[in-house]
Amino acid sequence: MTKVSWSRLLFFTMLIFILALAACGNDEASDEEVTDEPDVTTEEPAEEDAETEEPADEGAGESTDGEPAETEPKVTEFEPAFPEQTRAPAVETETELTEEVVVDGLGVLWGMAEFEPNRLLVTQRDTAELLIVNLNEFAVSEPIEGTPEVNNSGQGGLLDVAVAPDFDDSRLVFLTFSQDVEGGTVTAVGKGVLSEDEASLEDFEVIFQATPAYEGDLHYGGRIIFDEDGNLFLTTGERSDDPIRERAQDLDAYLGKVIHITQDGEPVDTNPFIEDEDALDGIYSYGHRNIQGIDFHPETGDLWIVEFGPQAGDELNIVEPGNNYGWPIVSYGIEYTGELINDGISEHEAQGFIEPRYYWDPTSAPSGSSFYDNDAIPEWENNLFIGGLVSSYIARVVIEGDTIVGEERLLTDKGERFRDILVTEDGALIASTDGGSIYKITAAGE
Ligand SMILES: [Ca+2]
Repeated sequence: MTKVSWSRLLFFTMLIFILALAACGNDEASDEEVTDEPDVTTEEPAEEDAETEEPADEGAGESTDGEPAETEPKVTEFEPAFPEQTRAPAVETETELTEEVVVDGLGVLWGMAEFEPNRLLVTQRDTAELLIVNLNEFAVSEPIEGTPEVNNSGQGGLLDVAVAPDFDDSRLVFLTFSQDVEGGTVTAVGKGVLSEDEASLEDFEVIFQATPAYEGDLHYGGRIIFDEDGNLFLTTGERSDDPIRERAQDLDAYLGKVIHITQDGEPVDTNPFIEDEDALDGIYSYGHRNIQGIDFHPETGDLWIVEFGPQAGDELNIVEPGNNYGWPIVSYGIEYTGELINDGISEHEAQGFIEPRYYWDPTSAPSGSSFYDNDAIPEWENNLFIGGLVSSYIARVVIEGDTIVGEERLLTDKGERFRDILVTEDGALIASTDGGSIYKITAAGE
């Protein structure tokens, strides 16, 4: 053989190899999307599969010329209600960033709260451990005693953590978790006092249960956040299965809702259905599927939630009191079996529901979220950061008013399922993962 034909042979051999790799990666990715959502406890396959997606994700981040951040084909036939509702143009952070792994190997780190500067309370979902992570010393504490019994099967376990706005005085810590009760399990909220030596949570008591109970281990929702009056917003899920999921539309069930309660678990007296005798007083909004992220926009004060969709159709919504967000009557996604949901109606507004401000197709499997309310990285101010599970990236979403104008995907090369996001007082972006790591992202040189 001549030199030329050797190089041609080499070229075609490599081409076949690359094509085979690409085909393999696609298969695994779609398997993952089918299998992941009903049971996110299958960590290892998901992480392995996520690594095969690296090349595509890296390519996506470099385009800033109006091309969307999403480069994969859609899985549905649906059209958005308005052009900015999906596939926002790719944007790219110009600030040089430093990424550090603060801790690793800790299991599914579901929730985080900064209770002192650079010190986080962190929940471990499956072991139900509450830990203290020191972001400066890269250290983790022994588990804090006094945390509640949880049901940790499926997507259940110890979920979110938040500290009271007056924590410095009250030392009150709020936890959400899946709780065994008569008739099944519920999403529960409880509170306890962190002891001065930080070794235990004292006088822990359950203040709220998102009834009715259901025999299942999926879609607990479980995010909590305080509003400026010191009351709590709690998100729930609709428990996934058909027909229980239809309870998302019912005002006599706390499933598939945003719930607004006091620190004692009582309905806030300005809630929209207080006067409605047939409705539960704690309900703030309804028609949700499985809300995994919640935060207030730092400038507008709008309450943005991240809603885990079916196959595709993950949503960003602005929550307003009394509104109905349409699940499971309308969706921009389809069943994981490929079947249409309710004959395939995607338009929300035309059916009398609230349109999502944004949705992902294919699925992004969005989890915990946080606005960047700091000037340490000025170009990130008021952007929303969302952890991605199946997608194994952190989405950075640029918002103007109530419109999404750009999207970037960060940490695409880690092969991690990003579970929760937090912005510290110092302006570090913190991300926890199902692999048990905590990443700290800062401007280089800080
Ligand atoms: Ca919806």
